[in-house]
Amino acid sequence: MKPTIIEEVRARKVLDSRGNWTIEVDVETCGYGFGRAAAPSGASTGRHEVVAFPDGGVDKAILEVDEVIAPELEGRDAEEQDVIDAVLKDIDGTDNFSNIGGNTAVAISLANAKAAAHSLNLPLYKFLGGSFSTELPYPLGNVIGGGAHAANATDIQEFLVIPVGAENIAEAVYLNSLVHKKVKEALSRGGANLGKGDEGAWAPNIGDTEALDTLREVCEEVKAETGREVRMGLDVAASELWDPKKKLYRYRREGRDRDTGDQIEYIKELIETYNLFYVEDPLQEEDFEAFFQLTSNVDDCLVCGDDLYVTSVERIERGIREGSTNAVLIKPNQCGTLTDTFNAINLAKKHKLTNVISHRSGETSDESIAHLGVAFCCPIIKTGAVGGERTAKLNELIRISEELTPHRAEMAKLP
Ligand code: 2PG
Ligand code: MG
Repeated sequence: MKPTIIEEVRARKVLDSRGNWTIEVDVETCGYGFGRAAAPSGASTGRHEVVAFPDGGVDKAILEVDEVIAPELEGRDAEEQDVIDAVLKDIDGTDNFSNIGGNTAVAISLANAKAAAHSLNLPLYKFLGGSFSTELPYPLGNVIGGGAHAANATDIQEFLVIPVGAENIAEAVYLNSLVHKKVKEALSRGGANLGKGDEGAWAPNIGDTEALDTLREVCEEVKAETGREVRMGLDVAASELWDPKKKLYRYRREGRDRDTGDQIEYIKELIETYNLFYVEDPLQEEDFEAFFQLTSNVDDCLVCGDDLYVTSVERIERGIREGSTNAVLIKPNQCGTLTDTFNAINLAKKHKLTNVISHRSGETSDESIAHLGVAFCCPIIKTGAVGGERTAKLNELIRISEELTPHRAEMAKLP
C-alpha cells in the first residue's frame, strides 16, 4: 500500500493563546506518517470569512470529525491534497463551511499535508514547494497594538515593523524582538502603562501619533546600534473603526470622526510622514473603490487587503479588476483549506500582488505558516514579534534556513 494512505484522523480540543478552545487534528498514514495541526482564531474577523465553527462550537466540530469526516477520509491518499480538500467541501455542503466549520477544515487540511510530507520523509515546505522553496520571508511583527486586540489603547490595531536591512532570518527575527524590547524602554521612560495585547505587542494608553513617534525613534536607535534598517507599518483594521450608519471612521480615543475622503488623506499623510513600508486594511472591508483611490496615490508602500479579501479568490479577483491594493494578506483559516489558500496565493502572484502569509490574533504553537510562507514564496510573514505562539513560527523559519543553507537560504526579494 502507498505510504501516504490515511489510516486515522483524530480531533481534540486544545487551548489557544487567548485561553479559548480550538480544534487540533492528528492524521496518521500507513507509512508511519504523522501530521498535527491546530486552528487559530481571529478577534477582528472579516465579514466574509468562512464560519470558524458550526453551531455547537468546538465540541460539535470534534463530533463531526469522529462520526462523519474521519470515516470518509480514512483509506484516501493524503498526497492528493486537492481531493482531500474537495471531500471536506463536499461533506460541508455550504459555500462558507458553516456545517463543519472552517477551523475544522483548516486543521484537517494542514494536518493532512503534514502527514503526507512526513510519510515521504520531507519537510512540509519542501513537500509543498519542491525546488522552488529556497527563500525566506521577512517577518512583519506588531510591537504596539490596540483596537480589537487590547482595551484602552490605540485606535489603530497594529503598529508593525519589518527589518528590511536584515541579511538573514536569524538577524531578521532578532531585530523585531529588539525593537519590541526598546519600545518597552521608551514607553516606560514616557510613563505609559506596559500591558500587552493579544499578540504580545505593548498596549499602552497612548494615541496613534504618539505610538508612531515612539516607534520611529526606536527604529532610528536600532539602525544606529546595528546598522540595519527597520521600517514601519500599520494594520489599521479600519472595519473596526467604521460606523456603517454614519458612514464615518470613528477614532474614539482621538475623539475624531473621518469620512472616506478624510480617511484616505489621513492614511496618505501617515505613509508620507512616517515613511511607512506597509499599510493593511486602511479602509473598511466593502470599499474596493476607496482602496483604489489610496493605492493609486501612494508610492513605495504596500497597501494590503485582509478583511477586504479574506483569502477568497473571488474577492481577490475583484481587487485585481479594480486595482484596489498591491498586496494580499493570506490567512488559511479565512478560507478553510490549503488548496484554496494556494489558489489565492497563486492568483495574487500572477497579478504581481505581494503575498503576506499571516497568523491570527488567537494562535497556538502550530508552526505551519512558516512552511507555507517558504513553500509558496511569500516574501513577507506576519506573525508577531515575541511570545511562545509567535516565536514558534519565527524559530521554525530559523530551522528551515539551516536546512536550506547548503544550497541557498537567502531572504526573499522585497518589492
Ligand atoms: C489581523 C489579525 C492578525 P485577527 O487583523 O490581521 O494580526 O488579527 O486574527 O484578530 O483578525
Ligand atoms: Mg488585519
